Amino acid sequence: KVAKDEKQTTYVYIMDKNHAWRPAILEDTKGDKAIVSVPEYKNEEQMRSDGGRNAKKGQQQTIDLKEYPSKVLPLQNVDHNGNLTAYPDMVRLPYLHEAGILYNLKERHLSGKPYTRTGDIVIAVNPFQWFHDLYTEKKRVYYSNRLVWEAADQDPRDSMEPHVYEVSSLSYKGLAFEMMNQSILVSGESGAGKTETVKICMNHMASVQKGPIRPGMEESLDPVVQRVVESNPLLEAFGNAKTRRNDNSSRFGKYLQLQFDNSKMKESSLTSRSVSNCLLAGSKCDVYLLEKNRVCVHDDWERTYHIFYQLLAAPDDVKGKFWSKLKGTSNKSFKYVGETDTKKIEGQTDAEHFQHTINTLELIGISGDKLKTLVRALCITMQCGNLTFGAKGGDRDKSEITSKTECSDLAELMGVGVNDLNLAFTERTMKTRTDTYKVPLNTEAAKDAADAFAKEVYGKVFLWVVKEINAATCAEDNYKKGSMATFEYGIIGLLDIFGFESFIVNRFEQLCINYANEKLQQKFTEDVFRAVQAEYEAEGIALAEIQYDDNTDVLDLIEGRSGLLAMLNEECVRPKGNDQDFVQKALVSNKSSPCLIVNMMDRMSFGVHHYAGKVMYDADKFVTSNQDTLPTDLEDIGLMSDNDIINKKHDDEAVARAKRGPPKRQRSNIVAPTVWGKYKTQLASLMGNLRKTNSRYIRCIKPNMKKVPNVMEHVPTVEQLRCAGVVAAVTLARSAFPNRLDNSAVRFRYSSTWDKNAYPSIKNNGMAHDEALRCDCDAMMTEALKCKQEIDDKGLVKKAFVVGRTKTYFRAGALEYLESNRQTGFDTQAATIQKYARGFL
Ligand code: AOV
Ligand code: MG
Repeated sequence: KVAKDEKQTTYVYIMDKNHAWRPAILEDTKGDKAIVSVPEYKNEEQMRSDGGRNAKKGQQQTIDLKEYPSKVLPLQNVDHNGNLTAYPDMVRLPYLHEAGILYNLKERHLSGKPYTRTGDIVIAVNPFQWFHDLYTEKKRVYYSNRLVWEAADQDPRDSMEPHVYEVSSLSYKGLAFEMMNQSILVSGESGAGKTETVKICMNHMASVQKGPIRPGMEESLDPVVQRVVESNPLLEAFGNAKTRRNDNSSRFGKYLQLQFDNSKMKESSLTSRSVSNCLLAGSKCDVYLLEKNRVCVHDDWERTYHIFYQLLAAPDDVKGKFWSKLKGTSNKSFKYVGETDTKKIEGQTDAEHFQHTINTLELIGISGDKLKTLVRALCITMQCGNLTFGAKGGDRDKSEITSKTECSDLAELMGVGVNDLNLAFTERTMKTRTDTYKVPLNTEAAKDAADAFAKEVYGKVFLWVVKEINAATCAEDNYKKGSMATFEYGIIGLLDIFGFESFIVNRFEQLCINYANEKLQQKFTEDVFRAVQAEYEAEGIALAEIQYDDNTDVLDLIEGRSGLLAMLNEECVRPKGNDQDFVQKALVSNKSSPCLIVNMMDRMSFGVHHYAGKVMYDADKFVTSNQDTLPTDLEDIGLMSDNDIINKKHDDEAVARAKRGPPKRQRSNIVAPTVWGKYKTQLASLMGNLRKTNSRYIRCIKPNMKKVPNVMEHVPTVEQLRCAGVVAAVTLARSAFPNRLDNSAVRFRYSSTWDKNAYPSIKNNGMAHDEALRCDCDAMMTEALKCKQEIDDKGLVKKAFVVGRTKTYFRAGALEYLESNRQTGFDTQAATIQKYARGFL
C-alpha cells in the first residue's frame, strides 16, 4: 500500500529540521535502520509529495527506526503515474499522519482550495486572496439546500467540496430540526483567518434561515438580520488594530450568539422542509479581555485601535461638531495615535471606514447627542496622552501638569475643574483604618496615572459600544418591545478567540490566552472522544479500549487550588506582593506538577508544558497586570465627569461586591477581584454554555508569515497543526483501530484468494444485503487474519479486526498484512517502515 511505481520504489516522508517533513526514497532497510535517498529540490514550493520523482537524486541518509516519534513515515498519496492525489476529506487518507496532512493541505492550498475536512472538523488554510467564486449566493444556496433543506439518507458531504458553509448549514440543521443549541468554535493563530471565517459563517446563516431557495426567489434583508450582520464592522472599529501579524487583528475575544426564533417549530411538522420555521431573531455578543495597553503604547509597525485613525481622518466640519478643538487635528496631534504609513485597512481608507462606522452606529440607534458623547469619550482618551508632567517647584518627589492648554482642554472635554484634574493625576489618596491622607506622585507615577485613566476610559467605551450593539440586536430585547406571547429561541454561538501564543518573551496576557486555549482543548478532546464513541456505537461495536492524553494536569497547574492563578491572586492582596515572590511560591506549591518547568537561571521565570508545547513565561508585571482596581482618585474624577459613558461605575457585580465589602466574619477569605479572577469566572461560564451546545470545529491555519498567496511554509504549518490538536484528534480517533474500510471494499479487495461458494451469504441466501456483507467479511477476515490475533493479559483472544454494520475496523498492522499478501511479491521494506511508524499515526 506504500506508494510504488513500476520499479517497485518505496516512497516515504522523512523528518527534517528546516522543512518539517520532506519526501524521500527508501533504498533499503537493515534491521532497525532505514537507508533513504533524499531528492534535492530548488525550494520548498517544489517539494510536493511526488516522492522525488521530479527532482535531482540526492544524498543518502541512514535513519534509526526505533526513535519515537518516528522520523520516517510511509508516503502513499501518489497514484501509479506518480501524480499526487489530494483528498478533500483526510479521513480517507490511507496513511493519516502529520506529514500526510501537511502535504495534503499544501497540495490543495496550491490549487486554490482553502478548505479541507477531517471528518467533522474543517481546516481552513488562509488563502490570502479572495476566491470570490467560493462565496457567491449560488454557493450559499447550494450548501444550505443540500445539507439542510433536502432530505438525504446518506451524508451528502461525501460528494461535496469541503467548505465552512457546511459547518454553518449543519449547525442550522441541528438547531432547526434536532432542536439542540449549537456552537462553532473557530481557532487559529493571529492572522489565520478566524474573524473572516466567523463573518463568512454568519452571512451564510443569515441566508440559510430564509428556507429552501429556488432560483429567482426574491432577496430581502430583514432589518433584524441587517443589524446583526452590520454590527460586526462596528466591533472591529473599536476592538481591532493593525499588528505586525495582521492588519486587522482582533484585540479581544468574542462569543457571538445568533438567536433564532424557534417558537413555530413545535406547531409545524419537524420533517417539513418546504418552509423555514426557525428564523434569525437577533444576536448577543460576549467579549473577553480587550488589550487595553494598546490605547497608550504600540510598536512602530503597529497601530492603536482603528477608530482613532478613522475619527481623525474625518472631514474637519464633521470633527468640529463633536469638539471644536478637533478641527485641524491629524494623527500626529495625539501622542497615543501618532503618524502611520498605513493607507488602507481591508481595502478602505480610514476616512471611508469612518463613514461606514457612523452609518452603522446610526443603524443601531447611536446618533445626535449619544454619538457626541461617544466621540468625546474617544477624545478624552486621546487627550490623556498629550498631558506632560514636570517636577513641582523643583521637588522630584512631587509633580504637576506642565501642559496647561492640554490640561484645560481635557478638563473642558470631561466637564471637570482644571484643579481637580491636576490633583487626581498628581496625588494619591491613601487610607488606613483610622486615617485618610494624600501622597504626592513623582513625574513618572503621574504619567502612569494618566495612562491608566486613558485605558480605563477606553475600556468603558468599548464595553458601552458592545452593550449598545446588544441592546439593538438582542432578541430578548426585541421580544420585550414586541408583543409575542411566548418566545423561545435557539442559539448558534460563534467563538472567535485568540489562538495559542508562544513568543520569545511571554507575559501575563499570554498566560491568560493560553489558559483559555487549554480550556477549549479540553472540550475538543472530550468531543473527539465522544464522536469516536458514537461511531462505534452506531457500528454496533463493543466499546474498544480508547486511551488518550487529556490536559487535566496543565489545567490543575493553572487553575487548581494552589495553582498559578491562586498563588498570583494571593500575591496581589499581600501588602508587599511582588512578581518574584509569586514565582517562588508558585514553584514550591506546584513542585510535583509534571507540567511545571523550573528555570534555575532566572528567578523571574517559569515555564508550562501546554498541550501545544512548552512556553516560558517572564513574570515581570504579573502582579500589577492582575490588579484591576483603579486608584480612587482616578475613579472619582471619572465619576465627576459629565460624560455619561465615563461617569458610570463598572456595572460589574464582582467589583460592586468588593466595594461594599464582605460580611465581617468572612473578611479574611474574600479577595478583591483580579483581572484573572474575573476572566476565570467568564471562561467558566463560557465553557458551561458551550457544554450545553453541540459544537463543531473550524481550525484556521496561516500558511506563511509573509501574508502572501500560494505559499505554504512547512515548519509553521506543522506547528499550527500540532497546536490545533488536529494530529492528536486523529491519533485519538484511530487509537484502537488505526484503519477502517467499508465492508463492500473488504469483500471486493480480498476475495481473490477466497472460495466464493464458501461465503456465508451464499449458503444462507435471503439475508439482507448489509447483513450478508457483514457475515462474509467476518468469515473472510477470521481466516485471513488468524495469525495476527493476540492473547491479552486475561487470556482472552484479541482479534485483529472487528466487523461493524458498515465498516471493518483493523488493529495496527492488520491491514498492512492483508495488503502485503495481496500484492505480488511481499514488500518487506514497506512493511518494516509501517511496523515502526509510531507517534504520528
Ligand atoms: P484572525 O482573526 O485569525 O487574526 P483574520 O480573520 O483577521 O485573522 O484574517 C487575516 C487576514 O487574512 C484578513 O484580513 C484577510 O486579508 C485574510 N483572509 C482571512 N480569511 C480569508 C479568506 N477566507 N479568503 C481570503 N482572505 C482571507 V487575530 O484577530 O490577528 O488572532 O488577532
Ligand atoms: Mg480576528
